[in-house]
Amino acid sequence: MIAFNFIRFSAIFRWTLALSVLIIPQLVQAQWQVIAGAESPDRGSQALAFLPNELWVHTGDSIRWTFPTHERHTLTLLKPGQTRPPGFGPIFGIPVGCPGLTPDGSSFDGTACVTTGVLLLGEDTTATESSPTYTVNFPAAGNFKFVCLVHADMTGVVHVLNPSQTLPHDQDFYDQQAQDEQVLLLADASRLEGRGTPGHQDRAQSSDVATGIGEVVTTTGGGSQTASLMRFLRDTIVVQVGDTVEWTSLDPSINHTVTFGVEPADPRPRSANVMLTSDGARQAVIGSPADSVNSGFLSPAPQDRAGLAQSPPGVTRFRVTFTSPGTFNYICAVHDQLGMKGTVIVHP
Ligand SMILES: [Cu+2]
Repeated sequence: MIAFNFIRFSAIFRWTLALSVLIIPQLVQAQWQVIAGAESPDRGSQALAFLPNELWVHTGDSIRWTFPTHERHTLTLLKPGQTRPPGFGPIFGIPVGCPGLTPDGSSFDGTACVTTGVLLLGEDTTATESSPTYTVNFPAAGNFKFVCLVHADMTGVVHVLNPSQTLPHDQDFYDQQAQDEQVLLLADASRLEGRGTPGHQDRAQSSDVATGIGEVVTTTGGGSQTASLMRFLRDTIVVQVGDTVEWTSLDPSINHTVTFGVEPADPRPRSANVMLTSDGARQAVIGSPADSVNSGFLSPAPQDRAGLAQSPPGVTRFRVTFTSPGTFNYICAVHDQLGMKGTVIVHP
């Protein structure tokens, strides 16, 4: 009786063992971690980047994206060939999605798009424990691009392999890579400040204000990452009545505004008191600190690519002539939550 039971038990055990060898590789579905964006403590330097932005996973695995910055991002997987939608729809700040938003935990196999809404830290939140997260499962093999709909040059690629194939890297590798890239991008962003204020000593008479500066970093395979300094590089400028101040955006990828007075609900269009100039810039006259003037988006020309219609030149310059003395505070209506603010002091 005892021997019989033992034989039965060991047979069952062997079968269970054999079955688990077949089943366990399907059950061990890894969850990978990617960070969407990084920032300096003062929020001025932004890494607009997926960290890392190229990874290899198995079918059935999932990736969890974490959003630890005060700058807005999305994680979006468009269908191959799908036209990239704009970040925001008719109402500024409200994403149209791809179209629509998909819930946390969605699956992506290339047949239907998946996207978060706009994810960021709350205004007064600094604890990274409160960072929003979003997880996507990848049930099918393939090579898929992922993008941020808010930042054109923030892209990545995931290679989804069959479980029989060996993955080249583990999470520790990606964590180290993410850390290295974050350090480099944030250092790039703060270093760019020097390029935005060339010869600032001998240009004390100058009334030019660099409006953000950045660079797109191309990482082969994964696509693009962007380092941006979200600052007016001379945040206080002193001029005289009758002078004209010129703001110039030096960021190749990011939209900024120069906004005096009441912040409009939609900062994208210029306010009615802003005129176009013959050289493709915009201009306005301000006669009182109570005036409200919005430049509208100062935007670089989009990146060029074969197969697309010729894009218009960017609008990167905004000029304001001050006709009365006073202190005139202004913001970038897109990045004021990052501290992008400035002051013009006009002396009689
Ligand atoms: Cu801005």
